[in-house]
Amino acid sequence: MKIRSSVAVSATLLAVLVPSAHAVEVVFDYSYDSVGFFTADKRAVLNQVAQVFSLNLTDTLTAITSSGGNRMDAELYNPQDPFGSTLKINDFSVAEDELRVFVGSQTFASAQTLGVGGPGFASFSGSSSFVNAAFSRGQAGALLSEPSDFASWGGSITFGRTVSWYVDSDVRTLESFTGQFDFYTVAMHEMAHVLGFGTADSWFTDVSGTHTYVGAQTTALNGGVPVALQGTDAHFATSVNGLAEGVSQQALLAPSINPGRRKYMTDLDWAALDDIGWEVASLQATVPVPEPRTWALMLGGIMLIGAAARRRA
Ligand SMILES: [Ca+2]
Ligand SMILES: [Ca+2]
Ligand SMILES: [Zn+2]
Repeated sequence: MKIRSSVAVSATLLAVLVPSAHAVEVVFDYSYDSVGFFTADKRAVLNQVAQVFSLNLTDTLTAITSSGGNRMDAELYNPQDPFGSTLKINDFSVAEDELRVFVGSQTFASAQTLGVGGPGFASFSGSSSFVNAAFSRGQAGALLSEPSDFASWGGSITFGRTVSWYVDSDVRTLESFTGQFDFYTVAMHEMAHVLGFGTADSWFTDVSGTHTYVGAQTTALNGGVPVALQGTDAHFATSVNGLAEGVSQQALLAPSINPGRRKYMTDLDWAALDDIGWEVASLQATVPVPEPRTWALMLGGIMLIGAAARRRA
């Protein structure tokens, strides 16, 4: 009993101690989860996913505040039915640097589908300065006729409801999970789509006519050779390998994943986000790395709990 309660309290501390020095903040929103798919263990994995992107993307994103005549009506694929009609949220606002990602689940028509994800879109009204800022989140390249940058208010992700998921409490350690699909891998993959991989206008700026990706950073990392894309141009081809912490691995943004397999963002996956317009701090980010400050506070919290438990005993 004691162990269980300390774990619960330290998990709460972790959630409170969100690093503040980093620009982008990925916020998962569970308000469409009417079936309780996102249990505490799944949310813990998504917190780790949010941390990887929030630590590694250092863009400053303009707040969008719907007020008076300046309005943004957010539109998104329904997190509970992404192939059905889209949803609209009138007078939507997001804070500076916030990317709001609505998550849901569905029993997909194809049992082979694990997840679906993409950026949100919107309709805007008001002053031209509001509309431009809200559309681009202050990323000037997003307003060019051939866009070189991208940022939405966020987006949506749907996970297969009946998939046999492996849900890892600590993604910094890798266990064996034969026959299950790794929730972390799929969530990371879908987040890259939310961030524009295979979906943003600035992605398609760098797609050439022959299913190749010619983004400058990605091509440079690939020995100066454009990178092969899968037929629909939304993924790298299955033959594309990058480096994840120095280890060769199939790109995370390949179109599929085998059961029992964890994949990380490789340098090529991060380079593509860079070419889409994101400020990428490291091409080698794979799992969340807590700051020394965060660890110190956590230890303080755990010691506090230990003292309280002793007193009770
Ligand atoms: Ca683990
Ligand atoms: Ca940017
Ligand atoms: Zn995909």
